[in-house]
Parts: sequence; C-alpha cells; structure tokens
Amino acid sequence: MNGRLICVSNRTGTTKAPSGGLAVAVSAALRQRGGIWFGWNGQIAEEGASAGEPDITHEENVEIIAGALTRQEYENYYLGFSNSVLWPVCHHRLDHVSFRRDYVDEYRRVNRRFAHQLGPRLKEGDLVWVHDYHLMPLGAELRAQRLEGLRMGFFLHVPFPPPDTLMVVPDHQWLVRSLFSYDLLGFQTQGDCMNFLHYVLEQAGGEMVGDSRVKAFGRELEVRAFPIGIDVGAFREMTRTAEARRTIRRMRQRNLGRAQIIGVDRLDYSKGLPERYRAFQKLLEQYPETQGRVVLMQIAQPTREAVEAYSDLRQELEWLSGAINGAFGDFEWTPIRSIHRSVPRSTLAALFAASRIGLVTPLRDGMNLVAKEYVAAQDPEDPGVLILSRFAGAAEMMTSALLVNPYNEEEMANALQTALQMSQDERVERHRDLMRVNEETDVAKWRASFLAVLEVVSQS
Ligand code: ADQ
Repeated sequence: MNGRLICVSNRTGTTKAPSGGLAVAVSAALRQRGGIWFGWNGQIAEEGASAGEPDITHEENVEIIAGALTRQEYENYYLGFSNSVLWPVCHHRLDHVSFRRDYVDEYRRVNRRFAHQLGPRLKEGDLVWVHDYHLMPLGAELRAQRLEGLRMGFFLHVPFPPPDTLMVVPDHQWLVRSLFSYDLLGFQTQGDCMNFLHYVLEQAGGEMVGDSRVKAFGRELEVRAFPIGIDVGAFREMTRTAEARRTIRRMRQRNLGRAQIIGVDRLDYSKGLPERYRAFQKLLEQYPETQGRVVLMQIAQPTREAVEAYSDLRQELEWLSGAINGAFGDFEWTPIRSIHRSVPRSTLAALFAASRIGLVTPLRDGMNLVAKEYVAAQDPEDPGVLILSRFAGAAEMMTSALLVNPYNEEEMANALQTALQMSQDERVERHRDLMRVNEETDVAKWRASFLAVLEVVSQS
C-alpha cells in the first residue's frame, strides 16, 4: 500500500483532539497512514537566540516535529511576508499590503530552514502534502536537496488572486515558479484554478498539456479544485447531546423569542465585519418592525494582533457596535452582542442551532467553513437560513444560500429581511440542497480525493 504521509503546515497541532479547520483536516489522514506533521509550534525563541532543533513527539503512528521561530523570523516571515503581503494580496486588500525586502528574504530563509530540517527525515515513496501560503517555496527547497521518489502536493487554503492582483507582489514570478516544484496543486474553487492558469499562460509563457495539466518553467503539474468541507457527522452530533440541547434551550429563552442572527469569524479584515454591522443597522432602519425582535450575536476571536490593521479593526468594531446599541437599544434589548474570544466548539454548535440566520459575509474567503458548520447544525425540519457572501469560495457550490454582495449593505439588509420572513417550506428545501453540498465536500472526502490524485499523478 501507499507510503507515509508527510504534512507540513504553518502551525502543528495534536492528532488527538484537533480543534477545527486545518487540524481536523490533516490529523485523520495522518492517523490513517502514519507519518510526520511538521511545522511551527507557535513559540518565539528568546530575543537573539536561534530557533534551535525542533521537538519531536510521538502520537501512535504520527511523529509531530515542531520548532520555534526566532523573533526576526516571526516578524519578517510570519507577520511580514505571510500576513502583510500574501494574506492581503490573496484577499484583494491591497490597502493593507506593506512590502519590505527583509520580509521576502526571511520568507525564503525560513522555508529553506524547514526544508533542511525535514529533508533528511524523508524516505522514498513518501507523499508530501504542504499547506497554505506560508509555505509556497517549501517544495522547491526540498527538490533542491535531490531527494528521490517523493510525490509532493500543495493545497492553498486562501483564494488565488487574479494575475494583475498577484503582480502587486514584487516576487510574483519567483513564487509561481516555485509552485512548479510540486506534482499537484489544489485550490478551493474552480475560480482559483482559473486565476492560477491565467497567470501561468499569460505571464509565464505556459501551455496547457491536458484538461487540468499545465506546463511552464520546464515542468508539468496537475491543477485541480478540491473544495474543503467539515466533518459533517461530528458537527451534527455536537448539536444533539443532552448538554447541547440544554444550551440551545437556554439560549432561546434568553432571547425571549427574538430571532438570533449569528456571525462567527476570526477578527480579520477579510471577513467584512464593519460592513455586516452596518447592514444590520440598515435592517433596523429600513424595517423598523424588526426593532426589538432581532439580535445579532457576533463571535470574533482576535488573531494577529501584532499587525496594526487587526488592532484597528477591533477598535472600529467596538466603536460601531457601541454606536448602534446606543442609537437603537433600550432597557430590555441590546441589538448587537459581540464576544471577542474563542468559544468551545460544542458551544458554537449550539449557538448555530439556536440561530434563525447564519450571516457569513466575508469580502473574500478561500472557502469559509463557518457557512458549512451553520448548515450542519440546523434541524432539517425547521432550519434557519444561511446568508452567504458571493466572494466566499463556499458560494461556488452553496448556491441555495441567500447569496449577497458583502460590499452592498442595503442588499444585505434586504436579505436579512427576506430570511426573517422565509416560509418553512422554502427553508427546508434550501437546507436540503445545502446539506447535499456539505455531504459532497465532507472533509474525509476532501483529503481522500487530494491524496488519491497525488498518488497517481504523473511526474514530469
Ligand atoms: P479561516 O480564515 O480561519 O480559514 P474558516 O474557514 O471560517 O476561516 O474557519 C474558521 C474555523 O475556526 C471554523 O471552524 C470556525 O468555527 C472556527 N472559529 C472561528 N471563530 C471562532 C471562535 N471565536 N471560537 C471558536 N472557533 C472559531 C482558512 C481560510 C478559509 C478556509 C479554511 C480551511 O481563510 O477560507 O475555509 O482555511 O481551508
């Protein structure tokens, strides 16, 4: 049977009780095949110290190899090139790009260091699966070590931007060339595949050599969409425990019959949070009968607070919700309730189940798993309504959601009103379609299909 699986991602975790997102996605695959999970442990070495050798822990058949970053690596590779250049470019937020030569130099150096630490541990027949924008050149750095018999795939969790947006990055050609060291490139959507292929054909003199194969820089590779999903069964189960039922009942009682609208996001400028608050304000203005009858519950966990744009956003949101609550609220009703921290997954599942509307309105998003979690948590006989941004990758398949333009606050307010008034029959029908998408993109199928292609893809 197949070789070991080597997963490389910016952050490692544990395979035992992974908490959401990428960790859930890779840990089951690792447990199935056995292998290595390599990445950053989230620690920063003391000022002036080197990163040192990574620690190795064993969890059954999986070796977790995780080391620290130096302060300089953290600032220039992680906060710098990854999160102040690639992240905003991939999410069309060119106003947040800040480029410095040190950033890209460090990005290269860290990828090379990781490759030097990982390379000697690899064996012929291993499948190497690299995740996300922090690690685009890792494959090229591994190939430079002339390791034999490796198949390497890369999956991008964030959107791949159109060519003229990518070209804002001074090193765009180097980045794309380094992707050509992989045998398989996976994107979230067909739209991302098209953006990548446009770049390769228009800017790098590439040519198609099959429906999903492209040649450039003297190498061929396979390019496909693998839309990621959630562990649907596990998420649904979380809403059915006795504890969850009690929580759901308590939440409903506390809302006194008001319709709860739920938003759950990392506190990130790609998620369209100020626009969402203003759309909610428009709902209250344009449809005054909703005043006192709806509550927007926003859970927004702060991330990357060392990047200025993120701390500014938090202040803006606190100011906005204060202003809206001050203008519309009364002694018995607080229109917006926001919680700026992480919430246990079981509580999230109950929150989704207790909410009439899931409001998922990123300005741009690779996929967006919250949309899928909200759908999975609904009661199929009396489900809530998903309002989803057209610019989330999820919208490519979840066409039975109420799709909205997240820049258009009036359209979002109208969608909220439509959702509040939607008949049970229509809700049931839309939910059935959305659950079908959830099942088709279940995370187990996602990782199995990526690995199945990686295993057979021809190597140029
Ligand atoms: P993210 O940008 O993090 O992921 P998303 O897909 O929504 O976005 O995943 C977030 C996960 O974290 C969800 O499982 C959500 O429930 C959880 N979460 C969010 N806020 C939370 C909170 N306050 N407390 C607890 N849990 C919280 C990136 C890309 C996405 C892509 C995923 C997976 O940006 O587009 O869908 O990777 O590929």
